[in-house]
Amino acid sequence: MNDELRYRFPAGFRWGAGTSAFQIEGGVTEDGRGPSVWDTFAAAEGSIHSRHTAEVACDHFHRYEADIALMAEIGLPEYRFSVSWPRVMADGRNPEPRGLEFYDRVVDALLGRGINPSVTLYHWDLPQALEDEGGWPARDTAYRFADYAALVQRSLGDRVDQWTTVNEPFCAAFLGYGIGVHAPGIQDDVLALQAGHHLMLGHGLAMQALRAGSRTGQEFGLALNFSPALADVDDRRHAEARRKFDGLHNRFFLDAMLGRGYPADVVADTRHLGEWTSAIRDGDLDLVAQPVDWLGVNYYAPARVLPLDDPEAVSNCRLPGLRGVDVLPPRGPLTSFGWEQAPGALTSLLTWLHEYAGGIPLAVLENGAAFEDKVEADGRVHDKERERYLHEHLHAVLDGIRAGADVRAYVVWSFLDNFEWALGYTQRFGLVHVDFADGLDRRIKDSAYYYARVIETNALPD
Ligand code: PNW
Repeated sequence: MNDELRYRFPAGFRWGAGTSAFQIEGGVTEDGRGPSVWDTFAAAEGSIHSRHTAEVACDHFHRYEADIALMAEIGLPEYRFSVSWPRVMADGRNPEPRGLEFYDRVVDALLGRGINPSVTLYHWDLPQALEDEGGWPARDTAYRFADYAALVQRSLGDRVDQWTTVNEPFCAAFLGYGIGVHAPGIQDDVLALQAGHHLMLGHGLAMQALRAGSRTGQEFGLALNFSPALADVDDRRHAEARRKFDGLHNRFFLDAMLGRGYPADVVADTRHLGEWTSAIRDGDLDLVAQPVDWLGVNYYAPARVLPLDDPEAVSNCRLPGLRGVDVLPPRGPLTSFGWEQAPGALTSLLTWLHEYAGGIPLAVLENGAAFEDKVEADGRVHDKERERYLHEHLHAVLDGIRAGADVRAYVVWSFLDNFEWALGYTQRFGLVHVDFADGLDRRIKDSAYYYARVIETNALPD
């Protein structure tokens, strides 16, 4: 077998890179956009590193044409971006035609360059008006989300094939309403668990709305973030610690999506926090379990867990239901985010999902790493660490495919360096460098040229 063919991906494998609206757009008051929970959160003292805000971000709102030209230069076949709910419905309820027109132009510009648009409906920028009415802990938000999904389907559905309802309900619920490090910055485990259910209800209702207005060729799914739990010792106590972490992090939303309800062990682990399951009404679990065309898999890093001597002891990890379990510091090599680089865990994740979810098609919708990239004297960004990270993780995906997992797509996070939520502009995930200190100039990094070669050959270089 020649070397080019040795590491070949299946024919028709979909390659892309992603962003999200709040992280790149800026233009937060333009063309009738309303505030989102992230605008409010970022304006509050102490929430974001160095008080960075996303008022301008990458200014993609004004520079989308040049950005799409860069995508074409890299040869990107697919671009995953999110629609900002408060841009197309300022108050979360009433359509804003100027906002819809922006995404119309983005989609047309992508198609004009032969790039396949992949739309995420919810990447965390809830309209502030809906937060004021209770946010995701309030059931009504799920219904408003379905109306919004229907609006975007009516507006872009004639041209967009790939749709993600919700990106990472785990982060929206537990980081936003539980730990409070993400918007809206609330710390209440019961509200967080109820928010989690309503995000899944919103996903299910949105799936129905999207399917009702769909045409052939469209595919719909949900993107979940996974963090495999590792332990140093292979005994019963460590297995129990892994079970707890895994339950909340990897099975909670997945089981519900698969029609198995919320996992009984997680319900038991979280019962002492309060009666959050009262939010689950008759029929909800069927709504949540709408069939998806693929499962979006977002993977960055595994977690290392340690059982505590006292099974009731408070965890150093503030997620709900983790009594008696500590999360250990990640072990090198690390990314600048402090996340462990563990490509092997991606292979085991993909093979586990294949087994656990009955052969469901998988789409890796986020994978990537932040490093301290520098523009060198030659004017380029020689981000060898990211190139290696991507190379190793693509090998891991290929290993997963060879072990039988039905992986259909791989999307790098991220196309551009951007506003990395609570860490502001301190973490660069991009294939394209953005000069936040001076003019927001874009520069294609070496890792993007590496990725371009992978895309072109549909294979990994040796
Ligand atoms: C994802 N975790 O966030 C998001 O989808 C992106 O918007 C973000 O920029 C990217 O990953 C990098 O952070 C995550 O705690 C945040 O497991 C936290 C976790 C996972 C994903």
